Amino acid sequence: MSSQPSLDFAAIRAHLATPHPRNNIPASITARACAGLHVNPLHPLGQLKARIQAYFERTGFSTFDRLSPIVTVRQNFDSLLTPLDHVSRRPTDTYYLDDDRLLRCHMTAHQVELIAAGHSAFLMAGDVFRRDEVDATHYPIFHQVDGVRVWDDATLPSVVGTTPKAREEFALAELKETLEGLVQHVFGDVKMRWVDAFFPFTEPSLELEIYFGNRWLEVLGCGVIRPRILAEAGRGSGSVGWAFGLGLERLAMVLHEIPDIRLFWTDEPRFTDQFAGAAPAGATPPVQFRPYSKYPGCTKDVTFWLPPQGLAENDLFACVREAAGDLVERVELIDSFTHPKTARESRCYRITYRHMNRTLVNEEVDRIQADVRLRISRDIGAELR
Ligand code: FA5
Ligand code: MG
Repeated sequence: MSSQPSLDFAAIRAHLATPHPRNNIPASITARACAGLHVNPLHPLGQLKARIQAYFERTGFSTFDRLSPIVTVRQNFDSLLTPLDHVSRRPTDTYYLDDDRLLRCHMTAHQVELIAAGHSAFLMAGDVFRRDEVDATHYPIFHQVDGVRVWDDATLPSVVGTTPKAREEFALAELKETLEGLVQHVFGDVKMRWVDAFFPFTEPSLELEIYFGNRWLEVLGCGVIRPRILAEAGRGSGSVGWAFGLGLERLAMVLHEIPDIRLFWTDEPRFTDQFAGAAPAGATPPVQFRPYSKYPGCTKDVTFWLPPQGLAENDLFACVREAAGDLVERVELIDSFTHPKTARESRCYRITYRHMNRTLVNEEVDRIQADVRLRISRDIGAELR
């Protein structure tokens, strides 16, 4: 049930591909934007999102899951009080279309406009985009579900005092109770703990970690919405609210023991068939993913002198992703040294290639590695060794 307008994929993709000096969106991202994994009931991300939605909708939340991923600098950063010099604003970290528009790097980008439109209890789900490292838990597109709850004088329980402190404490307690209930709803009995955190748009801010597979894992960030944000969204001075944001892939990997984030993008039936039969709002207990055989990987090293202006590692990772697509599993720095006379820095990165569904052939890896080297020298200006 949805009154949301559906997304115009063709128009969005055309916008993403429009040339502009600041456009740093590669074809691989344009091709996968708006893939809709989180609204597909046969996909583990769609199933997990439905499970989260079911938990919140019984207390009257509505869901926005078809918001365009193209947002303004104001939506993604300014409206959320992100400092002007914050790293996340840089083109090394974020995909820009032009001076003013970018691919959202978190679902929080839609928070202020939806509060301003009068919504007080809602979820926002969708794909988010970040230039980032390359390994089993990082992918340049992933999915988030954000939630927001706002009260004002008319909706706050009367036992909560009128002081800002009392209202903040009420919101914080309600937030923790709600999210502990969510984790219980998704995972059943699991150990969890709250950790202090920082976000420009919430105060106090917290992260929730759960104990799973012998370690503590961060699953979401949250906090009490800063009063200035509510004021700018047109809410009265007595209002108070909370917000959270969680990563669907990270939760799904834990829930189903899915070992590699690339699997969410495969159409290999040995992956998809394991989830296609699950109940609409997620099976109880969750599907236990049975990994199919891991095909042999292959590593190649690349060594180069850094260009005079230095290197943003995300630019290197982008070169590898563009040349290798989903055949790259991991890129790691294995060695670096500075030449004693010239003071130039040399780095060696190890690239692990592996196909999820078959064995790689030598010649195809050699071809990709040659393309990686070409891009490093052409796009980064590094001198290959
Ligand atoms: C945020 O994105 C904040 N917008 C969350 C938030 C919302 C805080 C509202 C307060 C109020 P962060 O960058 O930590 O925060 O990401 C939130 C979650 O997304 C993480 O807990 C994690 O589950 C997931 N996540 C973050 N980066 C990645 C990544 N590269 N790959 C997969 N999941 C990720
Ligand atoms: Mg974090």
